[in-house]
Amino acid sequence: MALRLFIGNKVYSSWSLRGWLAVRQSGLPFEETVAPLYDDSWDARREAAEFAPSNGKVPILWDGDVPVWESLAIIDYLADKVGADRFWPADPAARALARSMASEMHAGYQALRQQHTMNMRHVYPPEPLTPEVAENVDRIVALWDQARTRFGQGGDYLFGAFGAADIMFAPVVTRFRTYSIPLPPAAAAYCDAVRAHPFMVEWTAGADAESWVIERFERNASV
Ligand SMILES: N[C@@H](CCC(=O)N[C@@H](CS)C(=O)NCC(=O)O)C(=O)O
Repeated sequence: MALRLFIGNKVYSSWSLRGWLAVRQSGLPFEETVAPLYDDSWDARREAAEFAPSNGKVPILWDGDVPVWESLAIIDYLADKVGADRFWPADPAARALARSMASEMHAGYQALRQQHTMNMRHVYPPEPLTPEVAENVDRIVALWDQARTRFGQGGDYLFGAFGAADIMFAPVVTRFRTYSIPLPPAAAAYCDAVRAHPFMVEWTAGADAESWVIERFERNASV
């Protein structure tokens, strides 16, 4: 039976993007269901059996009757299924850095995540960053630089080939574009590579086809 993945809107749902990229990276067949966040049916829908294990959050992956949620857990579940090398670099030192970066992304950068929510539909003119967001951006750029310099020789991604660390940072790449956040050349080149990846091109096309608008995720929202 194919995997079933439940995600939110492709325009707005950053965690869904991670879960979806993970399943695409696994190479396994899957059925995708988009549950539009915060629409009139949301409260009822998030209480449905499909969403119970994650307490109503997306992404959630079902492998038969086995549910997996939390984007990093989805990556690890799929890595167990298809082989870790598809997600994590083989070299132990590179793998240690990739895992640390992915975990830091999963748990951190609250200011960037809250003040610059994912919105794939727009490119806004630049505005001054708060000190907290500027600190997040500097940290991310420094980590990207470290990964690319030490372990990125084999390709355009953080550890050469596209993998779990890139998946975890992919929504940040879209935010840097949406909010016109200035980046040094190496980070900008990495962002270009992520945006050009076939999976990201596919997700972006899906986002372009959506018409839902969630006011709270629009920059000049009055809420
Ligand atoms: N830590 C979770 C975050 C999941 C999450 O917060 N998803 C958001 C959408 S991007 C959600 O489901 N929000 C709806 C809600 O909380 O009601 C992960 O890694 O997947």
